[in-house]
Amino acid sequence: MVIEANQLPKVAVVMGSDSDFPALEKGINILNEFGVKVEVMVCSAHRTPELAAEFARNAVSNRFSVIIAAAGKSAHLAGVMASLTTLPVIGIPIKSSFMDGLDSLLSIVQMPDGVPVATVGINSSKNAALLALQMIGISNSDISQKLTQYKKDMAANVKIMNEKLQEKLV
Ligand code: RP5
Repeated sequence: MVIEANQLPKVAVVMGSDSDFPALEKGINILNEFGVKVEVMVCSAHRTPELAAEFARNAVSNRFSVIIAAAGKSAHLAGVMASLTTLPVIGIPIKSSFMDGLDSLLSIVQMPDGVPVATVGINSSKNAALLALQMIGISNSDISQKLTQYKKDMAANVKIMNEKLQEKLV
């Protein structure tokens, strides 16, 4: 069966600044490898609040399944997204220059009751992507099967790592 491009699950990756992009590339690559559609955009909660709000308000009608929102410093983008949509929002705290990303982490993770943001580790775009895929995989068997294979490959790699380490230790 051929799946039309407009039927593929769609993930949004929004970031507060283009300076966040290098930290997000790994995650974007994973999403692409799994064959979901990815839309990437700079959209700041502070510098372009109207754009951020419009994006979040229209995310359901624009057929997104999950929003991944990355920001650094006083990182409000994920929270703003979550306040304006019923879609799951995954926040990525970006490592900032003064507090190594702890400021971003706390800004994203400490959401008030009623407005959850699933927060991953600092700069952990790979985990954000995998979590988004796991959410999609609940109702998409193709993605769920690919995730099963991903875990098998990961386990096989760890086995190889261990074998190599054991060789070095003898
Ligand atoms: C945040 O401020 C961005 O997400 C970025 O992590 C940080 C710094 O932005 P730039 O000054 O590099 O544009 O809004």
